[in-house]
Amino acid sequence: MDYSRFLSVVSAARQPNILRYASNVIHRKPPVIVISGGIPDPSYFPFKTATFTTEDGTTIEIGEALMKRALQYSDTEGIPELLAWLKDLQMNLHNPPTAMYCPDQGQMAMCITTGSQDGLSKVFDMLVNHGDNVLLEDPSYPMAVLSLKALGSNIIKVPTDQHGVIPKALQEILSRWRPGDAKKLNNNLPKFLYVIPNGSNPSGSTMTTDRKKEIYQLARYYDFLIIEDDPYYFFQFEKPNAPTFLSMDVDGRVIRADSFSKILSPGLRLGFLTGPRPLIDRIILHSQCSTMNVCTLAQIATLELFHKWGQKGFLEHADRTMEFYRSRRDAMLAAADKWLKGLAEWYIPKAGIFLWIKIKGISDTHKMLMEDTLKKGVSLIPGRAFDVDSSAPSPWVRCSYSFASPNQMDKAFQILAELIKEIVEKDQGKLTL
Ligand code: 09M
Repeated sequence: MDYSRFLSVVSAARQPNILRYASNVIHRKPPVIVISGGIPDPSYFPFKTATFTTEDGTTIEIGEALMKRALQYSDTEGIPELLAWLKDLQMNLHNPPTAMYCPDQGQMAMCITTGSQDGLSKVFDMLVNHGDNVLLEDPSYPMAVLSLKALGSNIIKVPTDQHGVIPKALQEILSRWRPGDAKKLNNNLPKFLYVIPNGSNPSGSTMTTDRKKEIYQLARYYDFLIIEDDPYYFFQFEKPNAPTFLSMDVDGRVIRADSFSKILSPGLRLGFLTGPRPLIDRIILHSQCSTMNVCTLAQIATLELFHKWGQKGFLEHADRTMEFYRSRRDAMLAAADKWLKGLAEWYIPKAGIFLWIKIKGISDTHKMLMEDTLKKGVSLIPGRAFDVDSSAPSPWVRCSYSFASPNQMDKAFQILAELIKEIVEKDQGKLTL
């Protein structure tokens, strides 16, 4: 693949930062005398040791030597042992065809990011010039929409249903172009499709394997990249987990964003990108000039946890967590059935943490949710927040079953139902006047 046409002007201009080399040499074996880097002496770091206790009472000790490392600058792409652990995980879960390729062929590479959001915003920055066309699921995650708007891209909305992007609709959009256009100047072919394949945010949709295959073929035919943002991968309620775009990526055109926020905890701010070497290298150059490295303490603590767990233990933890969210989903569905039947429509999410509800008889949920339900003590997000045009009326509501207890969900939907009835009755009253 020739990646040059995908790079933004900003990304193409990024140069390596020689100072990062100085912090990368401090752990070299045999050791070298480092008088090259602006690196602090760890003997004056205030924290000396730490002990973390896990849910089963096991303790993870960070002794003095490891603590010095945990509090020091570290490699921009992530500490090597954690990267190696994550690479094993990706190989086991996705077995990407690109793992066997040469670097310039788009060989699979990885870097750790400060949550997946940091990775995604750097991916967008790497790819988007003002005026570039990009493809986005409609509705989509507001952070993606806002970042892409701020970069001046022209967002083309791709229709979705409960199974994610509709390939026929995508094909229709793409039929404006011809295969081979990518090689022509000013073709303005969309550079990428951004998708949340499992338990999409906000719609809770999960893409079927057949659709993924069709979409990957379209990406090959027209030559665009696929950004697979998959923070809810481990929360698939139907087993086995579906094959990912990364697992189908014979060309090196998929950039996958993973997140530990939902499966470990968001405060650790740990995510990771997997994609073709030439593109991951541009992200690392960006990080050299921004975050420099992802919090070393968070990486060391997580690595120690992974060493205790092993990959098997991690996957068991992921399954236990998934089961918890499945029961929360079922509790929310029960509350919806009890209170919202006849007032709203929804489908059963097969993954993730979101239930996407369409209210009947209300053309825009914005005022109701931002003022009325909030006054009654319930917080919900109106559908417009997930539209490229955030002022467009939307009858949708995003509900999350990740945080509230089943009793709270029941109460929330009772309040929502009462408000819907009030508003609809008032509107009908106005019509009959
Ligand atoms: N709401 C997310 N989504 C969210 C949300 C959030 C505070 C976060 C998709 O933690 P990271 O950086 O790994 O996750 C970012 C991310 C990326 N992609 C599809 C996501 O859903 C996190 C945080 C308050 C509200 C929040 O509502 O949806």
